[in-house]
Amino acid sequence: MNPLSRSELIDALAQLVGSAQVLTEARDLAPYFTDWRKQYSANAECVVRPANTGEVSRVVELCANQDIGIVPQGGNTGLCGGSVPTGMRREVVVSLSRLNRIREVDPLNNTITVEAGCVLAAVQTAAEGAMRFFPLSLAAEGSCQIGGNLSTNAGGVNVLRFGNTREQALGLEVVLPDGRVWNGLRGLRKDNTGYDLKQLFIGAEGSLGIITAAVLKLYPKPEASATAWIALNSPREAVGLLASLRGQLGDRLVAFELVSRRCLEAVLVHARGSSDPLGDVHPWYVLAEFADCGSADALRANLERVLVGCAESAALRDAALAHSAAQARALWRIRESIPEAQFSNVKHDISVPVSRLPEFIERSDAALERRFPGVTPYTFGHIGDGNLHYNVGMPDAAATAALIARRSEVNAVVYEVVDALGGSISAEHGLGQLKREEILAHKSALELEMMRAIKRALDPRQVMNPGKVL
Ligand code: FAD
Ligand code: 2HG
Ligand code: ZN
Repeated sequence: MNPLSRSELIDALAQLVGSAQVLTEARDLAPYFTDWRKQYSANAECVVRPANTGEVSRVVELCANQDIGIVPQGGNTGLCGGSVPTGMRREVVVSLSRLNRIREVDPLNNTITVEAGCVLAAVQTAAEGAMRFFPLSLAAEGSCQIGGNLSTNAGGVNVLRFGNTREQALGLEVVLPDGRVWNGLRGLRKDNTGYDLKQLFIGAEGSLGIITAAVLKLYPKPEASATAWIALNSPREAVGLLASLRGQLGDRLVAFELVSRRCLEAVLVHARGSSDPLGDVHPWYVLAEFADCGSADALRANLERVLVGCAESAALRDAALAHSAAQARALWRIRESIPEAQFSNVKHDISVPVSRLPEFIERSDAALERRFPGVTPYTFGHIGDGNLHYNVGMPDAAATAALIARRSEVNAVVYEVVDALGGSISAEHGLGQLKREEILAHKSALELEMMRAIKRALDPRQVMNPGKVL
């Protein structure tokens, strides 16, 4: 087939999805070509906004036949440059935003079938409408899409109790890199009929196909919740407290997030109306969420009793329990504001076994201080899952910019500790462009060979999200 010129390609795409859904003007394209952190920006031929699976299929088939790279984009909140073009070859951005229908809610099967472009918050709301609960929750939930969540296997704050996005998916519908549609929309909790193909596409960051719909698990809606902001001396005590709370409250403990004093201070400066939940200054905090059936008062009383019991052994310095939904929201707002409050740093999204987290922080802090005196790590995140956001800056903007220019040296220091503790360099955000090269040093040759074999088998023309992951 002769290669189409840009205007021929735009015409051909317009025939498939309608000309209003092929964006070509610079001002329309800009938001699709730059990532959330404004670290990656490149041009592509155009942005296409198909309305349904059939249109996605035809767009993919056309691009594949033209050897044009296909960049799937959801809410564009990804943090590793996976959702924007690379500029390395001809590319088209395929926005999934218009595939935003809730196809079915089945309360008896406890499932919801949604299109990939449904915003996460809309899925949560639809679940609530059926008196059910969809547990995936992250600060970007007002704009990230379920297709993006599946493609990054997003984590968020409720993984401790409910698992990652992968655990929520029962079935997928996927447009393969040649345009064929795989209908794997099964709502089964048990199905041992060979390879579990959906798992290949979950966490693949759009490198193996475009997810167009999914069947997701729903859960009973908790009747009562309680939120606690707890001050501690160190992450070591936070890990001890986690074990005590889980021992005594089991699955009632839903979220357990670490926040360093430096992160809290950044939020107090950045987020208008936020305030320190406790009167005194403390070095570390945990934000914990609990859920149960029964009354909120009973849950809070139980929690108070348990916290008093833990106070001595976990060296609790102080704690504040939310007494209203508004107070709980204010505590969560502090946690959710951290990404924007410390926007420009060398980001790390690591995991190690929970038991080794304190050692990770102690060793990384010390190694960085030796190498970059005065360094200021912003340490926070999903300590209950062994996943920390360990974002490294300097005390002022100029010095931070100089540090960012030496990002690979900073990474080397941090990742040496991650490797020594048996960890991962990306617990949540994925590889995208940011860690595409770095990962080569952290996976075995055999792992990389198997990953490349899967990519070759599903995408022999290498058109899906080129320059990402591998
Ligand atoms: P995008 O950014 O659009 O895309 C992400 C990747 O998925 C890209 O590689 C893209 O090509 C691919 N993709 C998107 N849609 C599809 C599709 N339908 N089919 C195939 N591939 C597709 N992440 C966490 O894991 N936990 C957090 O707690 C968390 N908190 C965040 C807080 C903030 C304030 C922000 C800005 C981000 C946060 N993130 C977090 C990162 C981000 O929100 C998640 O990675 C999210 O899952 C991305 O969804 P999205 O729709 O924005 O995807
Ligand atoms: C979170 O948990 C996100 O808030 C973003 O994963 C982390 O900004 C970050 O580094
Ligand atoms: Zn996170």
